[in-house]
Amino acid sequence: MARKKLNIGLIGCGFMGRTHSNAYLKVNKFFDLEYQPVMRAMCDLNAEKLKTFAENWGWETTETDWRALLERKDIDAIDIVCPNNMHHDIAIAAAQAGKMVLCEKPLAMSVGEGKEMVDAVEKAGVANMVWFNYRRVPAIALAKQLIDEGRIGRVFHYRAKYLQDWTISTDLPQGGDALWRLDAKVAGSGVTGDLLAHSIDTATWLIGGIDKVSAMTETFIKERTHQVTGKVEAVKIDDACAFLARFKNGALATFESTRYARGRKNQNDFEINGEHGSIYFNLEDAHQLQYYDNRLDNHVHGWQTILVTDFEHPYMGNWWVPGCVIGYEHTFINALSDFLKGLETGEPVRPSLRDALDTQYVCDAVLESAKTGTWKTIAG
Ligand code: SOE
Repeated sequence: MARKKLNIGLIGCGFMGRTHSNAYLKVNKFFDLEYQPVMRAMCDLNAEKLKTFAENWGWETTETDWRALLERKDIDAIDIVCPNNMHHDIAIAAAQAGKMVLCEKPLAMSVGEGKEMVDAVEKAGVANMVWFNYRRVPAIALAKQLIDEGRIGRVFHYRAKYLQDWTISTDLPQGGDALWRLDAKVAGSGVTGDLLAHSIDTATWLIGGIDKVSAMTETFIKERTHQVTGKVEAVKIDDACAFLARFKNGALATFESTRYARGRKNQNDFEINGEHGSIYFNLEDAHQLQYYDNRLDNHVHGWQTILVTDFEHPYMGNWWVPGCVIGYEHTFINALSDFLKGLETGEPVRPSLRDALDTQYVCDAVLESAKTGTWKTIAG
């Protein structure tokens, strides 16, 4: 089949640059789509790293200046995978140049930036998406299906955790390659923007919007050497954050995130308790969804573990045979397939930049609440 070519310019060759490159390579192998991404140009400031990266992944050309990339007529879509403080300028310039905009999470450094980005893509009328990839975990998409089918009924509670342990050492520097997530000037915030943004996106997708939050944050290690300046500098990000939330539908929630949970590498989990049942998911067992159905007869009540690998399960019809699991990298391929399907059907993919702005509002309110010690109603 002759597919429509979609020329991609990807900016940023870090960890996420790899997940996205892999998605561009694989998506048409597994999904039957009208569009075919072409890995036209790869961009990064570091020319040496860029060359190796582009050769390894098969990017046709390279640019070290993102503005030069945006000027190119042979690029249809810009994929922003560089540190958070660059999202705003690139997204706006890309939209103004008429390019589609795909952007890594969190959307921006602040709501103010995010609003300008949303205005730019909406004014330009370009297709856009933020890569909240966990929506594309088949088990999480199945949770969404079960909730939409009314299987757990009215939701009373939502409980989310996102735990890691990679920043506990006092010797770990901040800033520069790989460690920019610890530098507030580049990342905007710590676990709130990096990890809780995922939990908030998932929660609001599953059960609806958040009304108000009350939060606390902590920075356990107050100073770290900065890789770029070589000086010991104050750490301004939140190492840990916990917040209470009331959803607009009346559900009560707790969210917790830290990079100081020894032994927890990427534990992204949630439990939802509803009138007729409950659901539990843990990314460390990503192929499973736990489901409790209270409408069964009393003598067979109990949590069931659904192995989410059947053809009927979200996305799984495009992968292997039942019983064969998929992994982290597939969530990006699934997301890209949804983006391309959106171009084909004209039904815009979600989460759009506007959807991600809703999450940004919650993140900003969480940080403000922690600073002031007060409940904050979500603006927007
Ligand atoms: C941080 O360690 C990180 O890489 C996040 O930035 C990603 O969004 C998350 O999915 C995995 O952890």
